[in-house]
Amino acid sequence: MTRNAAIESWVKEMAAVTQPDRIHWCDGSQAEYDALVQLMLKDGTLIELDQQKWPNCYLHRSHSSDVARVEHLTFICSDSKDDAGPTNNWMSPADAKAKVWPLFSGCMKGRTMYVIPYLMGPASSRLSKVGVEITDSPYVVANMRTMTRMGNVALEHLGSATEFCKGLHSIGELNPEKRFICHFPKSREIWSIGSGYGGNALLGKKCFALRIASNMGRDQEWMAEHMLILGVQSPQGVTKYVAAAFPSACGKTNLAMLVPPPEFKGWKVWTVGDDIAWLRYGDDGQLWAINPEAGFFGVAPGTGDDTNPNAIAALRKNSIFTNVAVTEDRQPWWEGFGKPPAKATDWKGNPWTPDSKEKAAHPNARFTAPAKQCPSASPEMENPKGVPISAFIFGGRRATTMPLVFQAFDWNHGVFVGAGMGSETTAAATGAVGIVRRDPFAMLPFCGYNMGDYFGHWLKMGAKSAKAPKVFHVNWFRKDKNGKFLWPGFGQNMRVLQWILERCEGKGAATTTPIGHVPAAGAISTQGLDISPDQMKDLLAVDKTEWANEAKGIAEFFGQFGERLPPAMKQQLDELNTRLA
Ligand code: GTP
Ligand code: SPV
Ligand code: MN
Repeated sequence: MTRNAAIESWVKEMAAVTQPDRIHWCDGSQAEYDALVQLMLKDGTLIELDQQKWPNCYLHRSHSSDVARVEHLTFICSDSKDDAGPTNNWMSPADAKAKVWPLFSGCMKGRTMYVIPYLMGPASSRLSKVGVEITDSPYVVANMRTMTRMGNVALEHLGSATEFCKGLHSIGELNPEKRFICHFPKSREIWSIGSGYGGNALLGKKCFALRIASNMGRDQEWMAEHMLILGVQSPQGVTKYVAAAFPSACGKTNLAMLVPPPEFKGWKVWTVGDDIAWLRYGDDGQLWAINPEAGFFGVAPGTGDDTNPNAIAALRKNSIFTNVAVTEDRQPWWEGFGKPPAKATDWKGNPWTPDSKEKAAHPNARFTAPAKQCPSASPEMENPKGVPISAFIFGGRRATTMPLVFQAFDWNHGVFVGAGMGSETTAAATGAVGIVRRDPFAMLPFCGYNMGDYFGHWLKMGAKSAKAPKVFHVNWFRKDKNGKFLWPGFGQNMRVLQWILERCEGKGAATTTPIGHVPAAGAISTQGLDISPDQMKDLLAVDKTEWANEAKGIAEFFGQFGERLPPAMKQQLDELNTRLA
């Protein structure tokens, strides 16, 4: 294996603190993966699924207190509190050193330290970046192998350079009282202890690719976003790409893998990424995006052949299932995946039947699957150039207020729409579910610096090019008076994508409202759908009373940024209120 002196000396330093029995340098090979799986089957970390029907698939049950991201235990450790901003938890580097660092002392005694060099992004892309994660969890290693490009490819990308994201992780005692996820933007470092769960422990994902990378993007004029990337190919064979930011568990994976309905003959959607996008302008003035990840860490519940057949095809082999249920014949199962089995073992290991009060799978149960196994995987996924983005789409889970789709008037208004985003909370993070909270750009838990400055960065990125993407907002989750979703969603979202792409070409009929351009009656095709014109009207309605309330919520949210709120954002809010009056 290629060696890198900076990595070696850092590993030595960390080993002196954590005192592992052994150090294993991961090469990312199949043989290494297989050996780790054997080890985890033996100690019960993994449970074997039916290998005939589910080749190379395993179940992992996490600790029942360790099933989601812990936003209240996630910290930005910038020198000043102001640089973390009002929406992040802040811990001073000195406090982190005093409070969190001692937890690592001797934490790997009796354990193996795994050193994972990994590359975020395609090999040889100027957008790709190297990270190294040190961990004592073989489950983390196995997941990182699927989610990143692991081993020599990363070391070769780094060469003799010294700049890589340092991530130290230990499951520690899996004790919520001793659980911390700390980010050091200046030194590009992460310390994570006490959790083995996805976003807390797979440090390449939210910790590096969003919290640390958003800092790098601000400094180096690029963007790190919580966005899916997809391509829409027309029957004429032309493919246009869009990137969409929805909060956790609000439909990115599903939209990224959309299967167009039968009415869309000859149309095809290609998946480039389902969770994270890194974007940078090319010399042509277009914004190009890569997916830094190599796998999907997707929400299992609600994922079925009827809603997302591409995800189901992707996860049928070489996948790890976390906190799903398992049937007596060792098939994985979760709510939404076909018929409930007569009998199963739930995610906690308890007997379960369809009459049980508890859910079989945890609402945030996840699958880890290689991206290239997805039937809709874009051939451009490995392109070091990335793909050019025509439109940004923001969205959230909103029972009221937000129409099915609208277009922002211009870039700055689009930034305001992103900054004012709200969504009902989900099981992806611990805490109450179903409460509307502001989640600007779907980045509330992931922006690694002051969110006011982040809005400023977005404004600046738009001003850089006349070819900046057009901006839209969607809502698949609007409900009728009886609490039923008004829109069928999933594959039918293709109808909305089509209008968005038409608008990007200066076509697509629209009505101008105080909040933006909304599709004109009939501009979104409902052919083949069981939706009345009245229902469409409800879906597209802009209610001034609801919006006055929305504007109030945004104003309140903006208020906490004080001087750090760019004046253009205040101006956009004033203009919205004027248009609503
Ligand atoms: P993270 O991986 O947490 O970032 O989430 P994500 O944004 O990728 O969410 P995902 O696509 O996994 O969707 C989460 C939940 O939303 C699932 O239970 C889906 O079934 C549901 N969902 C996704 N798209 C739609 C839609 O168009 N309509 C409705 N009603 N539900 C949807
Ligand atoms: C999310 O919560 O937005 C996820 C899952 O994509 S995690 O990796 O845990 O962040
Ligand atoms: Mn996510």
